[in-house]
Amino acid sequence: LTVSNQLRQALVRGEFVLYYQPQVSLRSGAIVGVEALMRWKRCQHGKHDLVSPTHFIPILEEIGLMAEAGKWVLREACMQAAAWQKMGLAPIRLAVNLSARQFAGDDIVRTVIEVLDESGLGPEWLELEITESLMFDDSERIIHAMHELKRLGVSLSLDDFGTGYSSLSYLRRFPVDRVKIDRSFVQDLTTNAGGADIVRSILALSQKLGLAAIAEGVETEAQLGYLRQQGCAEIQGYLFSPPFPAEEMTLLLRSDR
Ligand code: G
Ligand code: G
Ligand code: MN
Ligand code: NA
Repeated sequence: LTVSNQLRQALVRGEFVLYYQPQVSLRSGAIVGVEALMRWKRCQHGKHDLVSPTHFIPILEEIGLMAEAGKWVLREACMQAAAWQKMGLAPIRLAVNLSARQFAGDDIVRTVIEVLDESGLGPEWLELEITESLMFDDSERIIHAMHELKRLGVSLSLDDFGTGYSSLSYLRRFPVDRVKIDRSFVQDLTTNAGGADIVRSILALSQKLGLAAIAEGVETEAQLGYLRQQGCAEIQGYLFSPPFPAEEMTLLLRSDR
């Protein structure tokens, strides 16, 4: 069986799963959000393994299945976030990654409306993560879709911030609410003087532009200390928690406050 055929089957058989990684406020120490991260629970020769999206998302895009898989991700994640609220847990933000192809398709706005409606999740709890690479081809159309999503009450964040081209001009042209400082800069924070300068600059810039910021890939106390000192509001990373399946995440949320 080719990988593309395995992936077609995976979608039908329900072999995709979502993991959730906490996003933590440095002021309160509380979990204020989770990012949904896709995994493929592949069954091969009677054994299960967990495949990273870096391996299968490009293939899903190539074979034209990413729109369908992406809709599944959005629905599954919104249902879960709504379920957490129904359990009485304090409401938190849900961040969902959108690939460039998904965003370029003309029904992303309709898909979001449908999924919010189906799940009953309030739009103010949904944040869509996009990357700069998405903005290349048809930026007018993409900006239009972004404004429509914002009109729904959904928020937008710019993932892997700082790794693309023209980051600064994008920040002015695109209606994003938050930047996610790429983990490569966080990793350089304490090992490389330039890394610290970049993070400080991104934080200063986001403050000037009135954008929220979150640092990704925080793994050490030293990185945390630096980010705190520089006024970074939120972090995500292995230091606080790796991504967990929904059931484990439920336990973590229950014990959080
Ligand atoms: O979780 P992990 O570090 O393995 O994710 C690897 C990459 O896959 C990251 O860039 C992440 O943004 C991306 N990714 C994870 N889940 C999704 C998803 O549901 N949709 C899209 N488009 N990208 C995802
Ligand atoms: O590109 P995006 O930011 O969506 O990717 C998130 C990915 O980063 C997830 O696949 C997640 O597994 C991974 N990740 C989360 N926290 C850490 C961390 O502290 N260190 C590293 N190296 N990766 C992380
Ligand atoms: Mn992301
Ligand atoms: Na990222």
